[in-house]
Amino acid sequence: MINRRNFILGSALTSLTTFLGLNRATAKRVVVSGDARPMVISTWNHGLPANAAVWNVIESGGKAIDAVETGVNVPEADPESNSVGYGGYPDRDGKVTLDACIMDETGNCGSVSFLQHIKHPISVARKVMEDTPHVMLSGEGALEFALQKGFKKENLLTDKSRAAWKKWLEKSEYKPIINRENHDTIGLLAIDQKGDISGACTTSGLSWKLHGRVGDSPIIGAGMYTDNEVGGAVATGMGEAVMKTLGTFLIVELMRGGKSPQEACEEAVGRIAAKQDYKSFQIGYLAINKSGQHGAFSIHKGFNYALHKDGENKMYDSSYLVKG
Ligand code: SD4
Repeated sequence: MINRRNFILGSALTSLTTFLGLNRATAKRVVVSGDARPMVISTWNHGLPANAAVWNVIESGGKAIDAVETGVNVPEADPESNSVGYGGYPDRDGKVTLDACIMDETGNCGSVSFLQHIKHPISVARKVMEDTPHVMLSGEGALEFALQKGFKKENLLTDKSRAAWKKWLEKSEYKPIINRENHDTIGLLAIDQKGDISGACTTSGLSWKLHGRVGDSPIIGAGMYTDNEVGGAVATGMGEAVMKTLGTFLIVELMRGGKSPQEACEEAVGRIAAKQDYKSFQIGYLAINKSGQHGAFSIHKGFNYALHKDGENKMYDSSYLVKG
């Protein structure tokens, strides 16, 4: 029997959930169905070879989760990519510290932050996801875990990145660089032949950062987020701004509510612009939805991305907020 107290409580909850937009209709998952043909999208110029590696896995019937790991392993191992893995610029103490996260089609995820000496942090993040009950390992603990799992301890500071650090030390001036030679964090999203979505994000973070600083890239929902029934999003740029707005979670939720990937990326940049001194830093977002549409938006000109779709792997320029 419904007594008066329960009835009043029930009505109050109904009004609250309606007010918050959490009524049954919107709480139900929106499945953006359609022709979920395989595709890959990733940030910056180093996305092109990463996408090609992803495609090899997907074409041969591989799973998106294997493909995204294989893909971002490419810039992680490339000493010329000075913002990811081996050859990444160090912090102000000359230490290369890495952040990465990965998420599969079931919503499982793993991440490492402030990890040193391991060339492939994304592969350690995957082990965290698969071999532990946790989501994130950090610092010394993450390194110990990696070594136990058979990863090799390596020096990630190349002659080139050491020279860049020495040069920076001359002035020790810390200011955000809007677009770093067109390659920065790699964030990558893929849809496999089954239509499943996975994502990966890996970086050496902002160069010359304080020792111990962790950015958005290993934070699930900040640097990267996927939901197999809706889509996925990745972020690059000033991590603090992304963390303050949980940008990629926001984008996926906006898509769940019916926005296109492009509209969702634009709104997520808008949230940053509304409250932060956005003109002094860059943010770039990429998103895909379950039906294979994509979107890209950044604060400033200069953000580009690699898209592998319909048999072509090509670079595109993102649209942006600050004109002129
Ligand atoms: C960070 N978002 O550590 C990363 C770095 C990056 O463009 O993407 N820079 O904040």
